[in-house]
Amino acid sequence: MSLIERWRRRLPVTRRTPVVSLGEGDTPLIRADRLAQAAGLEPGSVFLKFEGTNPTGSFKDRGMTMAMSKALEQGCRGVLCASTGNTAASASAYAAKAGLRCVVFLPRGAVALGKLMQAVMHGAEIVEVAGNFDAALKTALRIADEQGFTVVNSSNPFRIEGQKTAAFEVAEALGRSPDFQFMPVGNAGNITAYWKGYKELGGRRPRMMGFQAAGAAPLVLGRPVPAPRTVATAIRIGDPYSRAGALAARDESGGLIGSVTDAQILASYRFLAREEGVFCEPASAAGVAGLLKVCRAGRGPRGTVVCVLTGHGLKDPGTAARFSPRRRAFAPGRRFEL
Ligand code: AN7
Repeated sequence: MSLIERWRRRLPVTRRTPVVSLGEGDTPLIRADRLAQAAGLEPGSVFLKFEGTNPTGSFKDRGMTMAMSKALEQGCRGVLCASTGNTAASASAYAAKAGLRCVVFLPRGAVALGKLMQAVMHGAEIVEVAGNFDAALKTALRIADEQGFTVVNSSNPFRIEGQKTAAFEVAEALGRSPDFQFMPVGNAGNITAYWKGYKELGGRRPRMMGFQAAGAAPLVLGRPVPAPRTVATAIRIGDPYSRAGALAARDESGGLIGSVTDAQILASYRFLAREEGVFCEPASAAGVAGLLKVCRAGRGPRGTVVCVLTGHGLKDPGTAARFSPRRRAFAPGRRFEL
């Protein structure tokens, strides 16, 4: 069932809304006992919400099914976004399905290969911006406004509506909302959306624990970062659009927006793949790195913890290739000792 059909009563759609779906949502919540052990927490207390199983390999599909359906319903010339990669990949696929023109503004040289190839294959019109994501977003918003394109960044409120359904799924799988949620923060739409979802559910709400990369941590520093840097290109963002939403989620939930270094991100990225069997992209590992950081500082959470893994590891083969494996040569016909 499509995400919109599944959660129709909680979404701003009508019977006349043309549903553009690729079968998004309904992603697994995976028990992660080795991670719990590494964090010094009880077995059965830590879960991974793996969003990499969405149709284009990231959580963006939850918002994109809503944004594209509403764009089609309202009638538009085409859709447009700026992106560090995943929004572009998702917009490209859903626009292809909807039969709409799709223009993606990408920071030149700063998008992981898998995401770029998705945009190419889905037939998006690609604009390379000489500048970072923040510059690309400002440009995209202005051009869309001038020329009557629908923006499908998380500035589009339908994106947030679609993404809040992830909170509904987590609560359904656990039988209640978790006590803590750890997640990466870039442009800050996703933490805003989860918090909206948990609030709409009522009952106990999790503390929202968002993590930025140390070189791209405007919400931690309290000011924009003009030249954000991190290996996690998805969250290489210096001036988040949904800053206010992220700070409200933090403050209303008694949570935290913190930062983790690239070394901590890559260590968690590797740990999840090797010890939990879950291959996420580097940015996704920022929440897990945050969990390990607070636990090692003796400020670990109590109760049930969910870590959101926002995108699939196959998105970014370049970073995976840095982890040089032990390889052995084999000449057929010779004996081979395991
Ligand atoms: C894997 O695609 O901003 O805090 O342009 O791709 O809601 O921005 C991606 C962001 C986390 C951060 N994990 O989410 C884009 C883009 C992954 C991501 C984030 C992104 P937000």
